[in-house]
Amino acid sequence: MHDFLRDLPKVELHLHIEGSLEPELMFALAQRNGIDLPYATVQEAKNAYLFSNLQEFLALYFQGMNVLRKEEDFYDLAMDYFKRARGEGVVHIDMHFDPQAHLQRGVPLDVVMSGLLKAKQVAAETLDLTIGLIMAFLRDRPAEEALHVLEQAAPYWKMLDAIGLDSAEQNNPPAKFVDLFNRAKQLGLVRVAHAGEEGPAEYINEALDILDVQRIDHGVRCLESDEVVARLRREQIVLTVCPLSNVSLKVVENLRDHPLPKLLAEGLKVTISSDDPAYFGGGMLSNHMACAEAFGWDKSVFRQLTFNAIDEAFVTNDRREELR
Ligand code: ES4
Ligand code: ZN
Repeated sequence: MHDFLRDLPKVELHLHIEGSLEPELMFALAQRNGIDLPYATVQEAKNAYLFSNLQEFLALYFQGMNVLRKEEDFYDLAMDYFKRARGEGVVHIDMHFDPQAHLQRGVPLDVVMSGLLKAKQVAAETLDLTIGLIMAFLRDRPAEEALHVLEQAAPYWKMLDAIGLDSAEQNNPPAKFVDLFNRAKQLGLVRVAHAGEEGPAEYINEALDILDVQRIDHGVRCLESDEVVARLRREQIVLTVCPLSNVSLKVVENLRDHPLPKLLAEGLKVTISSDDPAYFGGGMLSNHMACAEAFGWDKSVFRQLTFNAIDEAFVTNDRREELR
């Protein structure tokens, strides 16, 4: 099963590039930029990656990305993950990035964009790996700030595949961002949002109704509402489920309790992604292997999940045909 899952050409729809920052690269970039880290060693950093909820993770996630200062840091960050992912059989990644988290630290948008766009280009040319770009907005920051950043990103609108909504979900309902998402729609940008990870099933409905998203990131708590499940099935909305993330952040106690089999049994359009692979115990291959072990799925299940992801990925039609 390991070799099958490694060789299966996989498509990852839910990946925060800042969450792919391995401690080894964090140390290298800290040294390059003359930044002090709160950890003495790589092992000490890894030992700190134990979380009881999303909020505890986010604190270390924002702290870790503090080493990203220059265009080449963003390039190195992305290439480091792209190479690793390609080695695990990943052929396309829809990648979230968090501009506000960098602007807040005084890192200009042009620095972030040029580093990531360069990496996207080199991935296509040298790795046969295609990349979709999702500009994500932090839902625990003011809605006005998000709108301002979207306007500031005007030179890059045509290079974006979608906008997204991430960070602390509880008490930051989708409706808070109605103006942002309306503006994105007006600009012809596709929209996605995290919903139903730590927040209630109702937030999934809200993201679909008020933000008009085409995809739900996580969405696992949909099972708390028969009505939401029925809708997701009827409209065949893709859920980008991140099994090891959900275990790490205690959305579920352990993988055997994960609702993935239930979501599939309900006829939902499920996909598997890694979310923040440097923090949650591994990338696409680890997530697939963990599911094989926990649920005893056979090859056909993994093929179906991959078809679902190919259907939804932000790729050209030619590329989609190539991936099928
Ligand atoms: C995230 Cl796991 C998760 N949830 C919400 N926002 C995020 N940003 C990075 N990882
Ligand atoms: Zn996420």
